[in-house]
Amino acid sequence: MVTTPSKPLVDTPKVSKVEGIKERSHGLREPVATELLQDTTHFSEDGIQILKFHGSYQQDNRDNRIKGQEKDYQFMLRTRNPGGFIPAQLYLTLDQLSEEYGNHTLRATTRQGFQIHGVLKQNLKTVFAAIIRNMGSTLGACGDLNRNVMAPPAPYKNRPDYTYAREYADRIADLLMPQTGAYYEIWLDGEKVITAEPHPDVVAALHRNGSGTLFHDHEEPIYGTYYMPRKFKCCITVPGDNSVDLFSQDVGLVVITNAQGELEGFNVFAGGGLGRTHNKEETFVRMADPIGYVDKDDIYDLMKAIVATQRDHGDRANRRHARMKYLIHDWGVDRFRQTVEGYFGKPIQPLRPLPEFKYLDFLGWHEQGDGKLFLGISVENGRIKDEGSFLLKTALREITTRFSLPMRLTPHQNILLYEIDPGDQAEIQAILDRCGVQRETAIDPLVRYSMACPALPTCGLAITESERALPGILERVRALLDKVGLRQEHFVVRMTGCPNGCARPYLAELGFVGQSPEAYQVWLGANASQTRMAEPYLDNMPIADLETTLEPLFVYFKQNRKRGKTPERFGDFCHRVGFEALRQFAATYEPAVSKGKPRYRIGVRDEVYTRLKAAAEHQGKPMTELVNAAIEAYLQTLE
Ligand code: SRM
Ligand code: SF4
Repeated sequence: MVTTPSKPLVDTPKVSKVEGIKERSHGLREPVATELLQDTTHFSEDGIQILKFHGSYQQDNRDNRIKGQEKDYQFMLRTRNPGGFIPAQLYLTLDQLSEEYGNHTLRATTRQGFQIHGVLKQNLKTVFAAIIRNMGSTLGACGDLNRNVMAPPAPYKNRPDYTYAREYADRIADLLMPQTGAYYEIWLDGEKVITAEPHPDVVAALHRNGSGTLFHDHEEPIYGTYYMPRKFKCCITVPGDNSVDLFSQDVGLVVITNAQGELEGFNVFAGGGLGRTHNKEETFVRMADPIGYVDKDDIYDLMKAIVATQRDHGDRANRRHARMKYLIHDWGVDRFRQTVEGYFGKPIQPLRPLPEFKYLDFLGWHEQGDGKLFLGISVENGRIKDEGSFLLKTALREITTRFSLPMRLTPHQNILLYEIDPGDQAEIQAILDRCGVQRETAIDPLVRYSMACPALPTCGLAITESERALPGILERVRALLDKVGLRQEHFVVRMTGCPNGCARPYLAELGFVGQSPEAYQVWLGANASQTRMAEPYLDNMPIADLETTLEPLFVYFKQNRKRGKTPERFGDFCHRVGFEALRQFAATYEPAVSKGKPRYRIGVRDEVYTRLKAAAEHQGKPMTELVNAAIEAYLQTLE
């Protein structure tokens, strides 16, 4: 049996400094509790690290950095809501908080959470307290512990497998939730607000030790003093549905039911992870491996066993090597499985057969299986905002206020509204139409299936633009596809502002990964169902070279793709022909000289040209596009 470690981990010479910060925090209390009361704009380094476990990151608006002046400090809060569930009351609270204390936007994340950006330190407690009092939580949304547990967002009521996935996402989240009282002590002055008690099986599992999975008599029976070596991510899905990007997770569970639709158990995958660091070969993207199958009654002990394996054997010295994927890589799957079985106390059974996985986004109107409807709304890069005549934030506020609908956030930064009475469908659609929110069929599929991480200006780790650049880049990709005669073509495009992989670009058919200012790595060859990893095709593509880089690839694809009933997709094509062939074709490619329309030249002053160039770079758009838009707008004023 394992009890609290007799020797503090921090005495071991090599552990990283974050391990010491966790130990000194007294169960995630300090120095956050003390520093919160101080009249300052920001926290100390120790405070920043502990605050993460509470679900908040200290950031600064990088657009406002001025040399020699204090940074424009602000905080991002992230919700932890398993399976993306957001009750109407919580949504309206978040909406209001973002208006009053944030930057007037909400951001649906790639792990089915919401983020509010731009909160000042003086308002942190108010914002935390409002979220907690309104059926929300941010505890464990960030930090070295289990993060938001993902599940397919589709709220089907007539598909038991989907119901189990949602239920068990909640239960696994409860099992791996930090038990410290710090959260309520700090943000609610000790008042404990509980929305729902954990399932009795979860409570029992939190007391049943198994073979050393728990620290008895510790405030944190599963995590102990030092929590996990690094973040830990789980998802649960149903056979065939890869809306959760199963293979990118530390642990992925797949619900297995019998012919009557009753739950039998779970297939278990482990060891996925996407974070890497440029020029550090020892960091890499890894797809999860199949581990085996366990019966339903064993799932809690199995999860505890996996957590204990990573908790006790994960690397606590080098944070770049601390995710569970490295442990599995270094040990091999067999040794990992054996160690898990040691904690689990019995053998893990062989994997049950599974059908092929597909990616599903659930956008548009659907029946949910009990006479009611659900509606999937596309949110470009997850950003819920009002801008010009596009009033998504207003629309969602109005719909949620009027109809009190719950929501499920999707792993692709979109929103599903559900429990919709069919009689309300027309009115809801009318609100969306009035607010300029496009139906999924009207959205360019390049946009619909794309994702970008926030990057600049809030993310401290961003090397390049991402969310702000992707719309312009997709316009350029669309123009290029049109030019080479691939008018209807689309594929999965994902972009991040650094190699950490927050928008999972390594599972995209075309992935852009911020490499150096204004330049991206290009990753190709993943498939549309995200079951195969992409590989790096180009290390450093200046964004100005987008067209010259992609045109030969698109032309080669057009000429050589497999045709037939389902024409070959771009990702599959790149994977099949291989990068050598792509590179060879690109090296000898001569763009066809346009015999089409004549192109006109117009002169501009140097100073105008410089400003135009800067604006085009900032927006990630071609200069001609900006010039045409400006001239068009001017000419209209003359009409
Ligand atoms: Fe992430 C760090 C945003 C999903 C891998 N991620 C960050 C931070 C907090 C930057 C920081 O540490 O200072 C970013 C905040 C930016 C901002 O301004 O909001 C950030 N990550 C996001 C979100 C919001 C991106 C999005 O477009 O939605 C996602 C929040 C999910 C959530 O609700 O919990 C988000 N991050 C991911 C994912 C995808 C996933 O989990 O499915 C990954 C890759 C999967 C993985 O973890 O292997 C991911 N984020 C990272 C990493 C690299 C971790 C690693 O193993 O090396 C970091 C950096 C770190 O942890 O040191 C990071
Ligand atoms: Fe920031 Fe990099 Fe994550 Fe983008 S991928 S949000 S730039 S950490």
